[in-house]
Amino acid sequence: MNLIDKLESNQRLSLEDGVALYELDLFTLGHYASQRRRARHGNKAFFNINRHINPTNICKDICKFCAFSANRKNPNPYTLSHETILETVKNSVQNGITEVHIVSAHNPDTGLEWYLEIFSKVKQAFPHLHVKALTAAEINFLSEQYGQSVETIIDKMVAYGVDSMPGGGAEIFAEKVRDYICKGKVSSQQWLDIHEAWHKRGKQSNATMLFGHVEKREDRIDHMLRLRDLQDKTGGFNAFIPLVYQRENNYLHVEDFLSSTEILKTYAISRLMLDNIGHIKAYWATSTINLALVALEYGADDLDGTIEAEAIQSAAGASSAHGLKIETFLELIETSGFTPVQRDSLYNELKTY
Ligand code: V47
Repeated sequence: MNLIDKLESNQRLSLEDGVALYELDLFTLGHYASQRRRARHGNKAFFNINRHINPTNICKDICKFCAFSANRKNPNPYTLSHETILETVKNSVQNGITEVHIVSAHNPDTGLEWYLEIFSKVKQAFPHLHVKALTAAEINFLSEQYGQSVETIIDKMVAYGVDSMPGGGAEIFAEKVRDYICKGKVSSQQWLDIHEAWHKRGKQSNATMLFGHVEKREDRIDHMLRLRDLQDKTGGFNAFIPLVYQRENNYLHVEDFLSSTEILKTYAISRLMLDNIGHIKAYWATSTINLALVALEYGADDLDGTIEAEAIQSAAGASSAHGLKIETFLELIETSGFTPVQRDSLYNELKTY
C-alpha cells in the first residue's frame, strides 16, 4: 500500500513511512495532520496559565546543547532558596496560574531533601496548584546520587506532592546521537523505564524531543516510535513536545538552522506517527510564538502556556525569558482563527474563550 493510501485509510505508520513523510510537500502533510488534529480537537487551541521555575543551574552533567547550566560559557551558578521559590509562586498565583513547572539542573551539593521539599512547601502553601516537576533525567540523577532506586524516588515524589512529570531529558533516543550530545546522563532506555514506572503508579507525563541539531530525520522518527510503543503499553503520555534546538551559548556547534518548513513538517509528522498520544504541543518558547500559531494548522493543538519566566531555552537564544501576557496569548490565538481553551495540566478544559 502506498503512503497516501495509508494516510487516507488511517493506517499505522512504520519507520520507513515516517522518513518518507518528510519527502511529501508541506501542504499535503498539513492536510492530513490537520485532518487528524481536527478529528480529535476541532478548532480548539489549548493553553494553560503556568509558571516555569528553574531552582538551580549547577549541574554535574555536561550536555553539549545546554546553555542553562553553569559552566565556562555561563559562569553564573545559582541555587534559589525555598523562600525565594515560594515568593515567586505566590506572585504567580496572583496572576491566576494553575500549574508550576519545576525543572532544575543536576546539582550534587543540595541533598535530596532540598529538591523534594520544594514540592511539599509549594503544595502546602498552595494546595490547589498542580506541581509538574522532575524530568526523568533528574530522577535518574537523584537515584544515582543518593543510592536510592527509581521506585523509591517516585514514591517520594508522590509523597512530597508532585502531580505529573514534565517531558524533558528525552533529547534524541538514537544512541549514537545521544552519546555525542549528552553522554553520561539518563540513557534512552532509562528515560523510557522511568516514565513507564511513573505511569504504572497511575500518573501522567509528557514527552519531548530535541531536534534540529546533529540528528537525522530517521532519528526523529525512531524517537517517536519508541514513545508510541511505550504509550501502547501504558497510555500515560498526555502530550508530545518537539523542542526546536536553540543554538546560542552552548558547546554544540551547529551552523545550519532548521527551516520553518522542516519544523512544521516535524509537527505534522508527529501528529501522524503518534496516533496514540492526544496532544501535540508547539512549545512557543522554542518555535517562536508566530510559528507555533501556524503549527496549529499543521497538527499541533497546544501551545503550552504563559510561562512568565523561563531560563533553559532563553539561555540558548529563545525569546521566552519573560513569558507572554494572557491577553496577548488569547488575542493571538483568536486572530489565528482558533478557539482558545484554557486547560489544566491534565487537559481538563477550564474555560473556553
Ligand atoms: O530536556 C536544553 C531542552 C528541555 C536547549 O513537559 C533545549 O510540558 C532547545 O522539557 N535548545 C527542558 N531546547 C524543557 C522541557 C519542557 C518544556 C516545555 C514543556 C514541557 C512539558 C517540557 O529543554 C531539556 C532539553 O531538551 N533544551 N537546551 C536548547 N539549546
